[in-house]
Amino acid sequence: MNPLKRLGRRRASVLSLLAVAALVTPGAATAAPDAVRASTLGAQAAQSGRYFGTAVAAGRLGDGTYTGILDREFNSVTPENEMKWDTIERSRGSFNFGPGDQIANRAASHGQRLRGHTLVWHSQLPSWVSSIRDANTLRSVMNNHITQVMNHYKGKVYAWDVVNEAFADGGSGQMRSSVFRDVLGTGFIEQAFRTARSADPAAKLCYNDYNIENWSDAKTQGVYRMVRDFKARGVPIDCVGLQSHFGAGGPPSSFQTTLSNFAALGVDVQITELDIAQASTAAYANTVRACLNVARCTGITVWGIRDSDSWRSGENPLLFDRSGNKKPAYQSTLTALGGSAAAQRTGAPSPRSATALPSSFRWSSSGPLVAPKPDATHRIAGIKDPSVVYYNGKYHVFASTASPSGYNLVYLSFSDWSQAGSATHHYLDRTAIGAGYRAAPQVFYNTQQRLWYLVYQTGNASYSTNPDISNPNGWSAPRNFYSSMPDIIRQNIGNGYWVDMWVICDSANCYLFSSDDNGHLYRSQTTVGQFPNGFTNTVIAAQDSKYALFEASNVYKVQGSNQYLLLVEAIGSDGRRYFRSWTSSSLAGSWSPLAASESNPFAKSSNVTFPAGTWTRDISHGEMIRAGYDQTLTIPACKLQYLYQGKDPNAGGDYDNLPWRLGLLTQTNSTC
Ligand code: G2I
Repeated sequence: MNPLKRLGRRRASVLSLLAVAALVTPGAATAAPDAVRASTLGAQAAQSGRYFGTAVAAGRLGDGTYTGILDREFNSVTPENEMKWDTIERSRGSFNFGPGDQIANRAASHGQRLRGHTLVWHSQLPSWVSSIRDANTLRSVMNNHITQVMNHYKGKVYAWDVVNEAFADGGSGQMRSSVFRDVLGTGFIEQAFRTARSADPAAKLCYNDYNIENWSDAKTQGVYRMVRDFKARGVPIDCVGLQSHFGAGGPPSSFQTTLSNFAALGVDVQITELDIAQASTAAYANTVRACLNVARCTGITVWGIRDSDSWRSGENPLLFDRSGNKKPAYQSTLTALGGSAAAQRTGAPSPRSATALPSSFRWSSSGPLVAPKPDATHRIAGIKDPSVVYYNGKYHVFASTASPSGYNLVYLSFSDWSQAGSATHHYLDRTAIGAGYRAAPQVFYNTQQRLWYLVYQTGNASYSTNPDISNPNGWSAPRNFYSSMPDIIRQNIGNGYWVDMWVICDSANCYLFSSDDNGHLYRSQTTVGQFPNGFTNTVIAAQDSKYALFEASNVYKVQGSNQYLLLVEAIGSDGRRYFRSWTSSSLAGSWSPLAASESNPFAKSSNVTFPAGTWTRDISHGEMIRAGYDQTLTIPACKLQYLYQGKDPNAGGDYDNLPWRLGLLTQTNSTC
């Protein structure tokens, strides 16, 4: 966004200000549109900030039915056997990462996250390890294995099962006998977690086990005591994986209690290997609901795709039958995740592959949902340039606050769009972000660094970080991405302004896009490992005439496809703001028009209906509701939603005093 006075200036009349006031009265806001209903497991889970994953076997990746379901439905994968000790280090010191890499690289190129399974386990352990009797030797063998494997997969594996199945079944509540326990003592688990933390400080470290789902079981209690002790003594542990290999009855009635009791210790919980004998619809739905009811239950993984892929194939425990058709439990799982029951029928082919966006769009708009909340020290005229993520059951919105005395940032959060108008506005000039010119925020979570980033403009391209998005006081002071404006921008900017910085990463690189209000979209890049430093190679990624490619660019990954979507705000022949769109198969590639003209816009007043009344003719700077919240900026392919800024069409006067409000577009011509 450009803070300075520009086009279409008109003196605001008393009458138009009154009209605006009426539009922003909370009671006048219309009911929010329905939440997006996604049609795949991964997309639906992502709407609550969770993942839905599956175990993958490298040997099946040549099977098109298998990979078709894998890429359509799942946004997380766990190698079923390929990262186990007997595959990776079959003989001492000789590492074979081939099969694991096959799965890891494929997941990265499909935008799926990866769980690492598993570093220390008594089973699938080569005999050269299980026959070691000397504690020093075994300790160094174990530490070396953990370090080598985690180093190799650094930046690729989001969470590791550091120790698997160390507790005994039955009533003892003690650790099982294994070479590790018998030679190193029960302290081997702590040792493994400490080594893992130093090897890859960014990975989440999990303890994973089965038969720990029923709260009163001695085994559950044994694991609980260990995690409680680790947390009390500062032994690094981030999550507990409950494998959840259930019998036909599904989860025990105490399952949710178990999840929340572990979570209350300060760890994430994950359902890591779900399968249920005979796959009853109710059993799957109950499992999913238990997870959704626990804020720190961050994801669910099923242990295989089709029944024929399962280690328990005789019990038909999975969500797809042997031919790859959806089973009834698929539907109950999707519905429990919050998905649409009508959109999917058992066994029916998917309505449409999620690989392509339509080439024209239609939208329905809400009324104004968020208006400025001035206070004694913030005399704000407009709320602008929203960035939004849905995380931990809440929308988190960052926006510019505009007034003739300057621009800064505001944060609000709410669980539902109907609550948006009543959310508290936290002014970020009171935090370390500080006063002065800050505008056009963009928020995302960096999964490698486990930090939230807020990117914004200050004249330079700046950012702050925060470990906790819900804490407005947690943001760091601004830092700049560049030491100064890159030469190529200086040479092309003319009389424009350097605005609207936008960061998006693929598995290898992060890109920083920006605009110059003079017809140029710029792109710089750095590696994922170097981010936020090292942005270089600034180029013109797209250009057109000044008003045709003005500002407010967004770039997204389209879920379940190899497509990226570019939106840029333009100024139409009527002087009103609208969006054009392009796609590309790579972030550094060239952009092909999708809905890119004034007559076939991505979003303009001409393809938006306003059931609650036409409160704006401008569809201006905003952001898509994403499928997740990380640095890949993944959006669903279906039923898009766009949070934008609009204003009373009759308002005029000083550009910095315009009454911008936030509204939400929901796509109405989605075919899936
Ligand atoms: O046993 C079910 C799971 C329990 N929790 C830990 C998981 O890692 C475990 O997975 C299973 C795999 O699904 C099986 O695929 O672990 C088994 C080994 O304990 C895996 O089975 C092995 C067979 O035992 C081998 O004979 C075979 O070569 O799978 C290998 C690859 O197909």
